[in-house]
Amino acid sequence: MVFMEQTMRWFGPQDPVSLQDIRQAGCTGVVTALHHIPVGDVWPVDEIRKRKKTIEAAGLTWTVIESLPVHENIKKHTGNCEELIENYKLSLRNVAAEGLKVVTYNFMPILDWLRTDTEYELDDGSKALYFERSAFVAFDLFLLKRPNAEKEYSKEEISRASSRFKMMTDAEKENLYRNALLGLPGSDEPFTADQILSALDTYKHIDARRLKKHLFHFLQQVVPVAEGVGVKLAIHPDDPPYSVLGLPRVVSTEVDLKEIIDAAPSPANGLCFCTGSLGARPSNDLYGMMKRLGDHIHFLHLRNTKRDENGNFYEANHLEGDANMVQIVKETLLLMNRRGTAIPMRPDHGHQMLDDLKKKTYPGYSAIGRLKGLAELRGLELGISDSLQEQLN
Ligand code: CS2
Ligand code: MN
Repeated sequence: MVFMEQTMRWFGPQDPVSLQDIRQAGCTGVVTALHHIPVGDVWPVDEIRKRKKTIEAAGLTWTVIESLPVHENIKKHTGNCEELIENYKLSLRNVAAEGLKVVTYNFMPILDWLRTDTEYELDDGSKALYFERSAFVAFDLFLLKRPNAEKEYSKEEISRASSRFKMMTDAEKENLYRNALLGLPGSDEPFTADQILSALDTYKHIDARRLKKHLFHFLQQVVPVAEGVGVKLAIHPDDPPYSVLGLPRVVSTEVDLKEIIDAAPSPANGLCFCTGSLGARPSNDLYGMMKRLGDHIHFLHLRNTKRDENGNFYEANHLEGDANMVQIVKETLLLMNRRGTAIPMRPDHGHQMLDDLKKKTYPGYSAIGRLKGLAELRGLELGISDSLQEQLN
């Protein structure tokens, strides 16, 4: 029986969660990136080797790169785009030379994931990440004051957002502002409103169709190189999986994923199947997507969200929420055993809880909540594997 390879994300030597913590959580693998290399630069072999050695010295394996980020000029297909694509190819060759096999990236313009509250208190006192639609619309209209933003929302949405805004204290407004401009995972530098507004302006003429073309161009260049050096690319879906702040997002649905795969057919052109990101869109049939696109899944982020009818969602316990984690883990086992390969998995985010409530960690990446998620997923997998045994023999 083939099992998932258990991993956790590590933000590097300055991460308050240590490699030993990750090992004690039961992981064999680590997911990390060279966050200190500026986006667009080539990852040098010696830096990759150094990081790999640090991880191996702790008794772990560097299983997945997350992320090898794609420069904005590639997403916009502008300026030194072709040179940046050549750099990306070289980074792929370099990581392959050091024995790395899976590379995650995303194609979300400017931002990565977006939430309105990173300390949403659940009724047991633990804290989760939360996306509240009205607060987000209020941020866009009344704090960021994005030009013409009101054209993208319905009258009802605008009126809900303005009542919500009127109810907020100054501290709440400040918090919302900070959370929405948080910056990229693993970064301590929030965006400023001016930075975001001028970055948004550079996407004025780029709609979803065009952004998709840019993604396909990128893939047609890099996928053959990845295939040649034995690296699997795994694109991370948009989070949340729809347009935000007027920006196009093109990695949100099953149709998107299928088109991405078809744009550069190769086993190296694959997916990071993030159930939390994809699951925030009610029409995404996670289980069906796994069945239909499973051969291209090279990395799994297992996480759950709980949505409501107003477009709000919070990150639920890993086995609760709207996604049926039992079905997902079962399908993963069938998939891996059919393919005869283990797929690396990490519990994507966890609640801030117990001792971690006193600590400062990267939002979503405190140790204990992820440990809990991982332990539950591991138990679930073992239980299901037992009942599948006969079917698979
Ligand atoms: C991650 C993503 O922190 C997270 O939620 O799942 O931000 C992911 O690392 C990137 O989008 C992948 O490029
Ligand atoms: Mn994810």
